[in-house]
Amino acid sequence: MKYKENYLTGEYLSFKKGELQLRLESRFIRFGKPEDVPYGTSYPRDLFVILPGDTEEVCDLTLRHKFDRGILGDGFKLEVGREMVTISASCRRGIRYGMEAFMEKIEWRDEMIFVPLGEIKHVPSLSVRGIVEGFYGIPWQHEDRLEALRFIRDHKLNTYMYAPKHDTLGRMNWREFYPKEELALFKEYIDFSAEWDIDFYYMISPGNDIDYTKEIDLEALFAKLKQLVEVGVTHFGLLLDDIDYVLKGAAKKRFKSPGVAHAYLVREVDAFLCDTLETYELVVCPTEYDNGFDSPYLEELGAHTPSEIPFFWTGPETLAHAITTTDIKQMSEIFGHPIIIWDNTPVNDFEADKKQFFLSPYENRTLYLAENGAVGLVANPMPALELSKITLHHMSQFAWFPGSENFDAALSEFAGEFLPSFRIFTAHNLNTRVHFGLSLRHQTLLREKNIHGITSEVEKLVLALRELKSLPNSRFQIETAQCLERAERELLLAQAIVEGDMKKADLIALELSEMDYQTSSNLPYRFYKNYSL
Ligand code: LTM
Repeated sequence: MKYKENYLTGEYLSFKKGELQLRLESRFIRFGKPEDVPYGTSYPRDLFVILPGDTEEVCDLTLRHKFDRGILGDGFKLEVGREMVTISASCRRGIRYGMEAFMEKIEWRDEMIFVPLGEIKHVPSLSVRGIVEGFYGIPWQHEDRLEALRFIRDHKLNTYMYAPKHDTLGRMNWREFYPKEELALFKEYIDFSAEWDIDFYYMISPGNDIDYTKEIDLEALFAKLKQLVEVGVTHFGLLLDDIDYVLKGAAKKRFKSPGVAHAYLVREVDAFLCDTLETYELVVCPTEYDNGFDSPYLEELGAHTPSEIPFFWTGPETLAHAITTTDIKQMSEIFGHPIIIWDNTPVNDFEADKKQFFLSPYENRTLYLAENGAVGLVANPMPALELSKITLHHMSQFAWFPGSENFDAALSEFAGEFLPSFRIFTAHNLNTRVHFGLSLRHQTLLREKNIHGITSEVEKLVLALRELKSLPNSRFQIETAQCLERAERELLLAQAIVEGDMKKADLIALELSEMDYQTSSNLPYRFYKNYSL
């Protein structure tokens, strides 16, 4: 049961900045120390001082952390009174979110800080919220992954899933062990995740060539998982997506159908994890992960696996334009398992999408996922992590409390004072899978065959991209290195069309079609293709 209630009285306590002293009273962890108080990194640390419970100093307020088993998931209750700030939760993450909510509400001006009185209660909608690095193509580098983990920490997400399709040791050569240098990188992710209460999932995809009847293959699978267990992984995924699941030979003889064979594998992996770890999580991606209908495979897989194991579902298409209430309700009944939505947005790894960036809001998903059997939502990003943050940020707000998202907040956080230019840039890079790919304004310009309007639109894009060259974000600069050049050429094409110089237009259009990056608006080119030939 999700809720998000804010009841502030409007009255503030005021203190001199840095002089507010809070005495920690931990009823959450015995002997809890001020340095263990978890709160995000997005807030200044010098607003107040937290002192230990046995301090002899006179404190302004008591900061009480309290365990409340009745608060579900990562939820929290924050109560700010004249003498006591109480944060109640049933897990450490909840305490941190409560602290963050407290920080978020404090205001400061000049040398003063103002602490609002009142009460805030949140329980997030979905208990699993995060990113699945599951795209085809060059996997993220180590630094990218650390950056993704920081992003998760800072946006009330709690899950990172390691599933790059082109990590050969996770998929094609799944039997081989990771070399120790790579294991050391995993260890770094695990340590960071442990520090910030992020659930780090390692996903393995043995389905291309595993022989379900061979003990030796199962042993190889367990040995591989054990390698990850040894560096601290406790959350796993068994991915059976994008494989040929037709059984052959001994497997066909023994299991008869892929649903039964896959269920057997799931049970074996589950039993292995249960024997190996005190606590663990397992999530499964069926081969039929994007159905909008029932099938013998799903019936068998669902029926022969422990019903508490969550299954991934991408929505009724691999790149779902929409996930409606009816869709989720129906598939939840069919699966008979909790669902984690593997949302293939903003991923752009389809051949037709690779040249584009998808910078759209997170949209077209029912607000009632949780009410209809979903327990989680993880989004599959683009290889361009920095640009993926736009949709991911918006998605993180949705996963916390659907319907309360604010796209401007995502854009402003990213672009700061460059917001107006950034808004222009995003309007030319809409997600063509979830969205039509053209804003109403752009559709109208094309429909009206308004080449002058199109020219001025691309002029604005060029100016915006010139300004964005000063955005102090090196990842953004690297990822968008080709965007300005593209826009400038689009502008040249528009101008050539206006001048009626079709020879020049032909040449530029050819150059545009050969570029590695393409705006999804692509206005002058669309105009040229449709109206000038
Ligand atoms: O969606 C799933 C479960 N699997 C793959 C992803 O790895 C891939 O990134 C997306 C988009 O191409 N499609 C898939 O089928």
